[in-house]
Amino acid sequence: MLGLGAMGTALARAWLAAGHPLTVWNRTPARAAALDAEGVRVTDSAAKAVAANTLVVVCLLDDAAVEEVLAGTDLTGKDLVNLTTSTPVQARARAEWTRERGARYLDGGIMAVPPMIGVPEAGGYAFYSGSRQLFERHQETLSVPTGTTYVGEDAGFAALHDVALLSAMYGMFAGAAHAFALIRREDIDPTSLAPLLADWLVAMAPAVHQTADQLRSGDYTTGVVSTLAMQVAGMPTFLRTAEQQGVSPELLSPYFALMRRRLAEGSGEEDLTGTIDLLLR
Ligand code: FVH
Repeated sequence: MLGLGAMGTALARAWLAAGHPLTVWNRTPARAAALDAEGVRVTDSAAKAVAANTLVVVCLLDDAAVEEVLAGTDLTGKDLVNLTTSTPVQARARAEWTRERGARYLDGGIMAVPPMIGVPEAGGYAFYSGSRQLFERHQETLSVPTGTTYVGEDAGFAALHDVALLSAMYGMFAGAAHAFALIRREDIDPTSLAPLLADWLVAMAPAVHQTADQLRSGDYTTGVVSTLAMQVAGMPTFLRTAEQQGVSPELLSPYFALMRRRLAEGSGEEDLTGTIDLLLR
């Protein structure tokens, strides 16, 4: 295991707790000290850690760190699992780079934060893509720290799924930030809004299934409950409320602009699915 940041340490501890023999390396040796005391074998170079086992897991800050750390190692015959967050293009290039060095490659994107690692009931998991054979060979080991979801032979797909889900998460956080800002200067306890907000977001989340069905069929009017025309007509209420509450509309405005553009194309009987096509450049 190369990399003992917050995530790498959590992964290492989960494998250690499950009785897996583990050799670790970290650029800053102090971060390995606690694991050393817990019985993990600590090496003073990445090359020695790589030499210790066939399965090599890396969890570093970014792809540049992966390049730097693996440069001085012999990967011949190794099974490299890269849990570093990357772009799909970086993941595909890393898969090719690994093949050129005589190793097999599996890319991973972790959908969990460190406290969720080693806690199955927390619901975390990691996307994997690349060599299916490699995934199947190590699935049992990879399932120890968190769940596993294999998304295809294309090495870039784990990263793509990872970034897609995290991007949706930022949209959700942006919406919640606007909601909290609206009540911020009122005599409303944010802790009373929070459960209402969470329940509402959960209630609305299944709408993504209809979006997916519409995208697949190409008919964006199927099953529409709240038309785009109705929603655009309601926009002034949202913008006026923001203004009255002294809140910048900067988080809402970009999405509203897409909705208006789609309506101007004559798509008033759709719901929001058409905005996706406007995003494609
Ligand atoms: N923590 C989280 O919430 C997220 C959850 C989802 C997945 N991410 C990704 O996991 C990767 C590692 O994240 P992390 O939380 O472990 O990050 P840090 O605690 O900042 O540790 C970074 C490790 O990377 C090492 N490192 C950085 N640059 C280099 C380099 N040039 N050469 C060698 N090692 C490098 C760093 O070493 P050090 O600073 O201790 O010496 C840490 O081991 C990441 O892709 C997340 O996006 C986590």
